[in-house]
Amino acid sequence: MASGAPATRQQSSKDEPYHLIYWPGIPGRGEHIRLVLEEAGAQYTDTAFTEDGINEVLGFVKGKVPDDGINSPPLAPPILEHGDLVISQTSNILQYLGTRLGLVPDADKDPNGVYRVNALALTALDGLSNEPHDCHHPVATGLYYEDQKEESKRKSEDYVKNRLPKFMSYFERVLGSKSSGSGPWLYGSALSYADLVLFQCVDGVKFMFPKAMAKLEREGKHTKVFALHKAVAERPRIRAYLDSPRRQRYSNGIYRYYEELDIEP
Ligand SMILES: N[C@@H](CCC(=O)N[C@@H](CS)C(=O)NCC(=O)O)C(=O)O
Repeated sequence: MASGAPATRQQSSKDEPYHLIYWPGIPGRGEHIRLVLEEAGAQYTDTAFTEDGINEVLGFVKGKVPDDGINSPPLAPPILEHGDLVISQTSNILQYLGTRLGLVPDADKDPNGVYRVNALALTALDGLSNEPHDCHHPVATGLYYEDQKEESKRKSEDYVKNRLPKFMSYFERVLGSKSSGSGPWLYGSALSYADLVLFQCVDGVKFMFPKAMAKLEREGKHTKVFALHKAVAERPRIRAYLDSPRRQRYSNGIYRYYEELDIEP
């Protein structure tokens, strides 16, 4: 262990409930974490629904917490607290949860499967979450959409014409590959957190660019991707979650609907 690092680091307890720290009022990147917890039937709390949740988020964002001598301060939510562990970065949290909650390949049979699943999740987040975000904030994250409308239109035109079909075709190819196996899932014939990520990404992009997604669906070249979206939505725990008040509406987060950006490619 490097000098200066804390001498003891306790393991987070298996029985400890999970606590998600994320901006109340938007599904955002927090939604990927919620879907994993919901699919697994895990016990969790969520600042979206706790009293004073926003101030808890702000405590982290302003760097006041955690100051515990163990955990590094996170830059931005989503943040997961589990026992004495505090971690950030969506895909990092997903890998942690996926491993604990049975949403990665069995490590005894396929020790490298977790990295393949993670690559799929990261690719979906790149092209179907981060890029859509940049469609309404192409110049600066800190500026209002209204201050970058012209650039947003240009970015969105390119996105629906070139980038969206590229990522959709990539996932169609993955789903048709031998590594996908049987069934609707991306890897190894079994549901993994990458499937939940792709579900949420497709769902969000459908909300943000309904014309472009309807065209892709009509063309019939991405049937496996749309089938995965449906298969995830039909899973009993996910269905119950989607129908519950815990599923927040898209609003001012990553996936936003602006009529002028709803371009038919
Ligand atoms: N790569 C990070 C991005 C985190 C991020 O950008 N979080 C947003 C909310 S979804 C935020 O609050 N950002 C504040 C900032 O970047 O200043 C992840 O995947 O978790």
